[in-house]
Amino acid sequence: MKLVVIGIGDCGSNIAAEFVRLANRARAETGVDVLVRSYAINDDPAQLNALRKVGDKLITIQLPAPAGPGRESEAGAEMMRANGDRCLATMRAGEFFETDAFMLVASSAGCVGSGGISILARKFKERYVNKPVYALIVLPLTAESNVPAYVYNTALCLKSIDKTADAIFLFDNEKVMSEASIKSAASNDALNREIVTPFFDLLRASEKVDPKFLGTSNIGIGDIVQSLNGWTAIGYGKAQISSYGLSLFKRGDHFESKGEETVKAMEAMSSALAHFSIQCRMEDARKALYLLCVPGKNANINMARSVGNRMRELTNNGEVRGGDFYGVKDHASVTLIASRITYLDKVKDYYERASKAVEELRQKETPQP
Ligand SMILES: Nc1nc2c(ncn2[C@@H]2O[C@H](COP(=O)(O)OP(=O)(O)O)[C@@H](O)[C@H]2O)c(=O)[nH]1
Ligand SMILES: [Mg+2]
Repeated sequence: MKLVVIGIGDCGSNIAAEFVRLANRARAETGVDVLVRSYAINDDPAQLNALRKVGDKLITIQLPAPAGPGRESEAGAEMMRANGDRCLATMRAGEFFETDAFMLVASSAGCVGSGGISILARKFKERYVNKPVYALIVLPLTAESNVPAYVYNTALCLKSIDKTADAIFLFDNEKVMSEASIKSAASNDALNREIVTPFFDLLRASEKVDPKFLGTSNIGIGDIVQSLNGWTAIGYGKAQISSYGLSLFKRGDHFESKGEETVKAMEAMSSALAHFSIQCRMEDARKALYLLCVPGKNANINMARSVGNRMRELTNNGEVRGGDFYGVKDHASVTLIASRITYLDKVKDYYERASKAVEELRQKETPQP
């Protein structure tokens, strides 16, 4: 699947740049293009400047500095109302014909991205009616989630993007940070790597790959598009395969290698279930997608089937699609998508806290007698 990624605000722009790195990896490892172009839209020239080092797959679009002092979601929306058409005019629309979907990215807590994303998403929906418009939203850290402006911005951002985008991938920054900090000091770059990595296998496996990578049932772009709707969580899990297991595998020693492969596939699946981008219950997902990646041609058909069956159980017979892919060398990995999620604690919580946050913001604005 080929994306055009559009990051708005600081967080969105950083993630748009990270998608370029992901795409470079996909080209190097699998020989496919999963990114048509990334755009970073922000009002901070220094940040945009710093991002240019990722190369010409990223185009930066500078917004004028905001007119008023307000750094709330509405100010961001206003900025995009005033500049959205100019942003679109800057983009290379000629490349959009080879694009399978647009992915707009922002944090919900800030201003530029939080307010701007839904305004821009609507413009894309109106202009490119037959292409899906997806959103990727990063929710605030726990330490930030008591700041009234962050709560208010998040609620506003979620309410409006829910009405606009075809599907919304939600990432809980706190969860992402705890994952990233296990591996290294959790910088923004580390967080953003955690955020884009789950898309790696999915995007490349759905492209026209070398036949040696093809699994027993391939996942197509149509499968992805049909699986995505409304609130969406993505999870990715990996299990290293021992060199002993791999050598058995190469010898085609079916009986034993099957054993280790299947165990590893299930281990990767458990890890994916434990690492969803936002806390959710599979039974609340009406749609789901899985992708199993294992090395080599000898993997057995039952492995993908087991993952699929487990997904159907977990979703109470939800609409499940999936497939497998052999483009990995030394591990098994499972990518899971839970989509059309009917209930999310986090979303409900932000909606409920929004009115209190408005109250607190007003009190701050009005000087007390
Ligand atoms: N994961 C991640 N979160 C970020 C990044 N930059 C900022 N954030 C988060 O985004 C929120 C602030 O929004 P920001 O993107 O700076 O606002 P904007 O520039 O006005 O759109 C806070 O919750 C930050 O924790 C980033 O590069 N990665
Ligand atoms: Mg900013």
